[in-house]
Amino acid sequence: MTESYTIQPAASHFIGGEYVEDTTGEPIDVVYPATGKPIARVHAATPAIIEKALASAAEAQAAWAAMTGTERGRVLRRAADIMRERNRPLSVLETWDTGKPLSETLVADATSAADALEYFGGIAGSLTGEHIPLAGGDFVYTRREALGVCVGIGAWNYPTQIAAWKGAPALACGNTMVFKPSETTPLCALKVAEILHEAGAPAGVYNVIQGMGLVGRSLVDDPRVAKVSLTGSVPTGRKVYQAAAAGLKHVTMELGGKSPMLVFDDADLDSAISGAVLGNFYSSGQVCSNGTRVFVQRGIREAFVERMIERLKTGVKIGDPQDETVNFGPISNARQLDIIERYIRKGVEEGATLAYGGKRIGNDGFYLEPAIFTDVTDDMTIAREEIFGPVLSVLDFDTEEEALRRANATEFGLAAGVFTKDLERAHRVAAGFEAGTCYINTYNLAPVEAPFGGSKLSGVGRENSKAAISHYSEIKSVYVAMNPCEAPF
Ligand code: TXE
Repeated sequence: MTESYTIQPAASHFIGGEYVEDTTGEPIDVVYPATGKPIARVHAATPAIIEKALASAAEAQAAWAAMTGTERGRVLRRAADIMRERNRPLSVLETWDTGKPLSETLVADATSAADALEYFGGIAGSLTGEHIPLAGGDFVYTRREALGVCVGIGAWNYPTQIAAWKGAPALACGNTMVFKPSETTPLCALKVAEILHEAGAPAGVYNVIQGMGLVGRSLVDDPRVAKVSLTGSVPTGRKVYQAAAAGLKHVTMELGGKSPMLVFDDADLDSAISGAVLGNFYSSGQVCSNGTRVFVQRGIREAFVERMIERLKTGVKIGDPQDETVNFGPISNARQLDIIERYIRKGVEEGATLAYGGKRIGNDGFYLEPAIFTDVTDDMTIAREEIFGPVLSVLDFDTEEEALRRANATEFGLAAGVFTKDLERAHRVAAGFEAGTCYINTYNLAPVEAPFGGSKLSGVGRENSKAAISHYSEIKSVYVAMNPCEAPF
């Protein structure tokens, strides 16, 4: 039983079932967000490493697809069991990688990755085609086939989860994968690869290489790659989608958002406050689906703001993320901290009221107080742009029609939430949201059984649930004639 992992990985990359190093690649320092100090170093993939990973994945794919779904599923389920056994060392590593509190990573990261491996391992054996009878005894049967070599590209907020949310459905369908984590959180995906190999995945089925956008771009451009799944910002999504289009490749885009959360007068106030905490301050606010535009009906606006501030004052414990009593960690990297602080200054400049928090804490590490803005209007920058940090904006509204219109007045469409006791209104508003993932009287749940993803600029395709299968496989129709073939001449 692995009690703990060393932070410094055995090597930068995991290719063909083993750790591989190439120190001629650009060095990438892994900086611990709680101290701002480097704790490990990896090297960006060189062209030789990129080639080795793609060749390994291409080489392994046919035999992996030739296994039965049940055999592939067995490997994924075994990997899920190993991840659960090693949840603590995997969670500690996730905290080193991202700065997220251990109290959070113990329940939200490796567990979510294991759920995906278990879920897709369970359905792998059922990914079959169908029999379609035609006139005269002819028939069609369909075959659900793998796409080939898939590329996964990750963001820095959930490195373990993203590596598994992309790898599990890809492998279940008989594809192989080359996964590139974000350059700011390179450690965790290597463990996913290591555990999949330990669980019986043949060499080359799941590979991890490091690097910046350029390495990602090289993977997307390679003619051996059939599909790209990206988790990242909208600007990056546009670039990756465009590059994939050159080869008409399948894409899944899990991008950014500026999601609304509507709180009606009749809502259970403490429940709505909890929803707003989950949708703005979990993972220090670095969650794409966050409900950062909190529309509060005028009748309870004062009570909501007062109770929200009270909840942060009494409930938040900021500190060393390795301390399990801490529930609010640093921002994941210096660049993101700077971006968030610029948005907070912009909010004040444009006339919003900084009702709580928003100040840096100390100079060691990237700590920032959670922030609440009130008197926010729809035209303000902090109400229109994704901040990707712990900044909640309260906007006032009067009627349901007005709230829904304003909620949808964005080019994003990732998630949306509504708090009300009125059942008809809840479902009416959920139906009216222009978003891929909606919540009624809760927020930011992401069970593997349910599709997750965005509409409009927030993404293409869905991760998790049976919906993911159609993004990692394609259907071949085979027409079978049971009668002589006839033609008009
Ligand atoms: O994204 P970036 P970050 C979004 C979140 C925020 C962003 C933060 O909303 O906008 O991700 O993560 C690689 N070709 N989501 O800063 O910078 C890059 O190396 C190929 C949404 O990491 O866009 C990194 O690995 N690859 C999400 C990855 O793209 C390229 C949940 C993302 O980088 C590339 C979490 C290129 N040209 C965060 N340029 C959701 N919707 O689920 C960069 N990369």
